[in-house]
Amino acid sequence: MIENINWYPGHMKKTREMIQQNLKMVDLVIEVVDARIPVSSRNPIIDDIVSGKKRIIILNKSDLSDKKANDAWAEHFKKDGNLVVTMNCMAGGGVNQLLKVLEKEEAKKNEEKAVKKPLRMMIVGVPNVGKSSLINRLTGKRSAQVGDRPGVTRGKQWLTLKNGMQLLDTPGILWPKFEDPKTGINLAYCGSIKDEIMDIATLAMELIGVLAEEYPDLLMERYKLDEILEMPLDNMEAIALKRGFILPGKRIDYERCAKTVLDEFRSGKIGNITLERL
Ligand SMILES: Nc1nc2c(ncn2[C@@H]2O[C@H](COP(=O)(O)OP(=O)(O)O)[C@@H](O)[C@H]2O)c(=O)[nH]1
Ligand SMILES: [Mg+2]
Repeated sequence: MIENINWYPGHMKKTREMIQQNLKMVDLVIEVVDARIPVSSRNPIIDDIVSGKKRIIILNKSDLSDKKANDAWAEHFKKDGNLVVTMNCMAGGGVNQLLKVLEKEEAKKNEEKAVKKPLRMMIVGVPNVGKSSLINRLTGKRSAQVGDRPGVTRGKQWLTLKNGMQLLDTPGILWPKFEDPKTGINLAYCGSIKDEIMDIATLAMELIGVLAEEYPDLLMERYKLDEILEMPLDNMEAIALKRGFILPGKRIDYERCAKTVLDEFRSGKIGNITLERL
């Protein structure tokens, strides 16, 4: 579900302070990003906010993204010193791999300690990347809740995983990069911005333009196109004709075509696609 948050400077400042407060209580931060748009689905000042903590970047929704691009992005983020795990939090893909990484981190934390302590962590990310899905994957639906602990702000809850590790129950919800118009469009393609605020015919036409450029074979295959035409609008009309999206008076039903293409992109029916490449 899409969280509708009106971000204004005061709200950003509060969020940032809250996350920084929570950071003091955790060993590591799990940052969730959408593998289809690994730039647009990240907060612009995340490095600044999380600085000094070990971070695991989750390339989520990998069931929808391009496998080769996942690997390239994973390498890229590792270069910055992050751990990276590719996941599909909807179906549970990558959970075991993540748990293994977490266990290693826990072992490191407890090295040469007389008393072993559980790893403590929090999840952060912009809306709709799959933070809640990840929490549910890690804890199971009926996760045990640990009550307040000394030194923990009242009201904060720790979820205990099966392996004893502790996860803050509320993720840090960050804002996306508003300044870059490409970010908004990429988030809209992926369904992270309400369609009502966009002209969906234009949005879909632009997406068709990107796909015609980057994934022509997938686009042709899905919509049985004979060729890729130069203008995105021409490709959109070809798709509408193939699918029979015609209104009375033989007019093209752009709206229906747009909804269909956006739906089919978002659900992965067109194929595994990454919109932002290195
Ligand atoms: N296809 C796919 N969908 C996912 C995945 N993870 C989450 N979703 C979907 O993405 C939407 C947002 O997920 P949610 O966990 O609420 O994101 P949050 O806003 O970051 O908490 C929901 O419709 C989820 O079902 C994934 O790995 N693959
Ligand atoms: Mg959520």
